[in-house]
Amino acid sequence: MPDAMVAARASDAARGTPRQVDVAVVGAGFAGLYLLHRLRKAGFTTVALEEAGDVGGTWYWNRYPGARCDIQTIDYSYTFDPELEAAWTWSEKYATQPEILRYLGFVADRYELRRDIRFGTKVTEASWDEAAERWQLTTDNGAPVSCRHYIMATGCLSAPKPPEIDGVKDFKGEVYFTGRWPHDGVNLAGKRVAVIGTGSSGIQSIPLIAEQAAHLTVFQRTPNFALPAHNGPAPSDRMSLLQGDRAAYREQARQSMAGVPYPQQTAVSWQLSDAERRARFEEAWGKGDLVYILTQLWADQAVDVDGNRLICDLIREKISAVVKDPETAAALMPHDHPFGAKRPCLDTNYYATYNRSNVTLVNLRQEPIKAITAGGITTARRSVDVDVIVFATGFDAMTGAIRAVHPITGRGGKSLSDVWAQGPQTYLGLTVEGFPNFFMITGPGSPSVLSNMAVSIEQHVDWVVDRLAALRDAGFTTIEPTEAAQAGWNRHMADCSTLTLHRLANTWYTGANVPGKVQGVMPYTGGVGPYRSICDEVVSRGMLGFRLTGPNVAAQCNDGEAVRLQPDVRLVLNLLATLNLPPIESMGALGARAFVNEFNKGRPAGRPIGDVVDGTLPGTDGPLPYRVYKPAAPGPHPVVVYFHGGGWVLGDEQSDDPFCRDMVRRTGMMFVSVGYRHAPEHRFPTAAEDGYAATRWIAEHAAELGGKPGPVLVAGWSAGGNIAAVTCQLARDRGGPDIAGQLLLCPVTDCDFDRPSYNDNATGYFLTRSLMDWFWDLYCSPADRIDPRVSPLRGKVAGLPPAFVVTCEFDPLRDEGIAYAEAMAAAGVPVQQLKARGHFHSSFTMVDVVITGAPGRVQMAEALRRFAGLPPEVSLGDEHSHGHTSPGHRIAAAAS
Ligand code: NA7
Repeated sequence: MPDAMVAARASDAARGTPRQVDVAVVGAGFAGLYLLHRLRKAGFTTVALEEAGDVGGTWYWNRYPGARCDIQTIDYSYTFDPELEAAWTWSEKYATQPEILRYLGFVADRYELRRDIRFGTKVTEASWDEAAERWQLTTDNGAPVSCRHYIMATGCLSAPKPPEIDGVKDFKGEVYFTGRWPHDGVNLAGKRVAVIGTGSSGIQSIPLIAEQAAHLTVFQRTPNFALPAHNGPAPSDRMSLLQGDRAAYREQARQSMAGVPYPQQTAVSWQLSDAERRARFEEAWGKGDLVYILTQLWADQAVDVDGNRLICDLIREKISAVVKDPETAAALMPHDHPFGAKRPCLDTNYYATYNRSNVTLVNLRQEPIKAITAGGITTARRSVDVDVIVFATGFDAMTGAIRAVHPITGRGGKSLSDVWAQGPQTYLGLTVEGFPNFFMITGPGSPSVLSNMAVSIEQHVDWVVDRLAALRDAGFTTIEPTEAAQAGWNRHMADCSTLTLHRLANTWYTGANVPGKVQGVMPYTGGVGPYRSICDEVVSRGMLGFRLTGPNVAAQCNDGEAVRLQPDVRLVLNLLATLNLPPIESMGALGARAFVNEFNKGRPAGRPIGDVVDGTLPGTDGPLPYRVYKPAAPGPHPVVVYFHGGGWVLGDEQSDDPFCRDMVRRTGMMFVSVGYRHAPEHRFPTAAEDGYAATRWIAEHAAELGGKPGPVLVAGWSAGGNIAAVTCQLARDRGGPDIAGQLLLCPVTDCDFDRPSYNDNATGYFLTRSLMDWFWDLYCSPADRIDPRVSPLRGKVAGLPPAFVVTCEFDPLRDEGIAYAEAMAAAGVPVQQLKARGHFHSSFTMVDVVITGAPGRVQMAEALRRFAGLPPEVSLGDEHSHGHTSPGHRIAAAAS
């Protein structure tokens, strides 16, 4: 609607008498428009309240020179109507703001949406009327609104930040904000212009402003990573994928991590040569596609600081190749955040602009702004006279626009601002406890800004409207999340935030750009596809975590947490479920071994360490194979004797390779993994006796193996944890060797299957009760099962070496591990436990797959170093760490 018509519409409104609708929507951007369309089709009466004079949301306001989307426009489009898709063709790979605004106007016209939009109308207050079960909204223009449901479709980047610099009011020249750019443009020709801010808005506008201005001075606080957009026609490869099978393309986007159909990368950086990495990087650089470069180089690029740093180095090389003045080039190179942790930008001639003689860069890290004066900007080192100041200083992101409606008062008079005083609390990023019938589209706690917004908006709108229709049909009039569900979601959000590097940067994702704002990663970092499946699961599990009420129906509340597993464990288990594998115990021992070998070939190989040496040692009945894993730093190092997992039936001295390598890197100690003999060929007590004999031999030959003579340590996972525990008891009873400590990771400690964890986690978590039954049957006769050499919990536990016992919440073996730890502690053994929430039996050995397992391995490594009398920190000397602590150390430290 043209601006001129707004006033007429507003004056028509019956002031004072609330307009009654089923649903009120705030905002008429991408989200608000689709909401109106869907709500109307679902038979709801609606009104949208929009502050601007027309549709468009962020694209209505952000009219600065160079404003474009930076997700390819074929992906940044509505997909709900194939006819709409057919009716609109984008002219460029990255459409300009005017074209996107035309598109949104076209959509509004096509579905006649403007008739339900009140433009020029800001919601000033919203309060929940408990008796009427309705929201009452007041506005700054026209009648108030009374609605059953209230939906904020206010966008994530729509509340511009105030300038925060003293003296703006004193400035006598022109002042503009990129986020509120004048509709009729700004003539900058021949003027001295200052741009403050080098985020996307600054980086897009600076090259064009430089072309017009007499002189441009850019005030940069934090340099950003920017990549060339290579704008032009939509790339033919993407177009043919889309046109080849539009429905499949769109569906792949919905299931992807970022909302754009790209596959998950599997190659890790350390498996690629320098030349291969460069080739991948150059290809990505040439494509000019943010999502591609953010996801397609190597699997560890977004989850590991070392994998990420390789990209940062390559981008910095590019900057120095373009920018001629070395000091300016250095100032433009980001060093304070991982690539992707802060929103990277797409540019057209950004870096080259600094080669122009009419452009100056001021590095605010070296010379902060002191004040804005009548004539310009004064820093700690200089005064710059300007005619125009452009603030490209960004937004109070994610929560700003929601909190701008103040107060939003929920049940019991609680205000949303108070409830969010310590940061946003939501269930699914969609709803808030205490605020019935209140929804946010792409709110904090949902993928939103870490995704293609178009895909996330459609998912949220569809979910909300489908739910509202279902509630109405079932006779419910209110919906509200429970406290437990919201607390669970916040926990899940925190778990997800260890998956990526976003927490390692001060950005608007974390609230760090707004002085005084509570900090924490606000968007959901677990990915678009996983998020969608969680929302769907909430529905299929009976609106899990929501309380529903209605006048003529019994209230319904299926309370609970949407996700109790760690996010990556959930993905692994879902993937395994889709593979529909036959039970391992149905394969026979040989078949199961072949299967495990094959399965292991698909996992990321462990990281490089100093050296890996295979050999054999004399066992009781002949040679036993072993594999030595050595740190890169010169030895001799303390020796850890390691026993692999596999239920006494599967695996060998190499089968826990990634785990052993990882632990060697983290501990700086030498691991000797023992190839003990297996059932059914060698039944009880062979594995236990082999373990003990091997430990004895290794302790006696530590120096020969390259290790440090003296006490050894033992460690093991699962059945290997069982052997490690038994070895400690045997060593105590048989006069050595000296063992300085034991690391028991999800150990088998007893033959009793009656503990709750065996029932709670009997199926669905990979290690099943039935598989454990099979392992026990192959290894041990019923009569032997109470022997402490297989059920160490039944043996004497006093006088054992200090222990670190790790158990996982979703593991059948959880409770026997805890029982063993408690028994040892009660007997006076120094014991530390790690009860890993949300993890399953294989979490810690799936290195570089279950990323959330890394902090647990940090703790294990610290325990082993403590047992060995070493200081907590390890200093590595291998080619990947460049002498620093390992990535896991740093990530875990940052995470904690
Ligand atoms: P951004 O990305 O938040 O960028 C704002 C820029 O302004 C950034 O460089 C800030 O530095 C800088 N800034 C903010 N406040 C100040 C003050 N007080 N002094 C100096 N410099 C300041 O906003 P954009 O509008 O560019 O982009 C927003 C999103 O829109 C973008 O990410 C895309 O998703 C689309 P800082 O980095 O905080 O040190």
